[in-house]
Amino acid sequence: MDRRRFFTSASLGGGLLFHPQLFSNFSMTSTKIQSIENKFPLAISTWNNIKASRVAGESLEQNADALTSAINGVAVEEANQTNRSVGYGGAPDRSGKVTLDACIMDSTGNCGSVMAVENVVHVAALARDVMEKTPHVILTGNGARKFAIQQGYQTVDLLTSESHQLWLEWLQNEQFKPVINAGNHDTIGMLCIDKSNHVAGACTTSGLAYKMEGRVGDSPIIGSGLYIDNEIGGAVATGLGEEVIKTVGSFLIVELIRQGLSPQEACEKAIERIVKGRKNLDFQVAYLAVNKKGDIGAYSIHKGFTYAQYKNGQTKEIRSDSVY
Ligand code: SD4
Repeated sequence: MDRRRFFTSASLGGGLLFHPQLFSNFSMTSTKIQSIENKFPLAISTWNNIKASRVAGESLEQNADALTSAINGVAVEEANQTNRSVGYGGAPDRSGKVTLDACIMDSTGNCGSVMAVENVVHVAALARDVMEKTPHVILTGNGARKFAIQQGYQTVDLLTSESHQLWLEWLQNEQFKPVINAGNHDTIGMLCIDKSNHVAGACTTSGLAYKMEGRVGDSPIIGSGLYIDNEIGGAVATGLGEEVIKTVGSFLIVELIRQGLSPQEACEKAIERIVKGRKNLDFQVAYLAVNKKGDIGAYSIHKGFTYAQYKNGQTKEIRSDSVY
């Protein structure tokens, strides 16, 4: 097991697209953050999504609640056309369609989810709208898209020319080999603890590149890709969604923390549940978790998983431990 850690600082940036209310509780004008030696607010996100964690952290510093801040943070990657696993520019399915999955969960235990949505960039914000403005928890496909249009979201072709080109190249061999860790820039799961010590989270993805049409992974499934219990903490998952779903990974981690494990121990147990007795481990799964005190855990099957942490005005990339 390797226990190396490394740190990278980065600065704020990145434009957000297409959702007028995204920053309703958050002013972008003041970026000066006072560094207070405190655990809260805290924002952590999967992979090296430094900008996203910084945006979430600054949102929290300006007194936005944990859910608003998590959604503001992940919106950075949803709009980032170079991230091939999230939002605009995400890799398409085998038929060439980009379909997005997302869910959010707040500190009161409410949640919302959208699955297989086309043409909408900010699907985590859309998942919040499902929670707040409909009697339902989940909307899928065309229904989710129509709801987004009703709510004033702009529609856009999510397939960029780069993603289109890569898909055309993929079609020449048509092999499905989920590659996770590609460029260390994957599905973003974000956990935030605000100044009132409330926990919330968001998870958003374009899913596995060249998935079957109609396939949905763990990311929009409450309990699998994300779970929050405001008395305990929260967890998010990234990696091969099929394996996360089978073990209801994020819920498992929060329940293990409830039973007294640290977030690190809980993430390790959840990974152990996947790898135990398995011969073929040519896939990646990684978890990130936090408890109410702000202790963080991260663990993956293979090395390469990192997370981005915002705390005390600083954003760092931190390498997770792994089984291999
Ligand atoms: C999925 N869990 O759709 C997502 C993919 C992912 O980093 O996390 N990629 O299975």
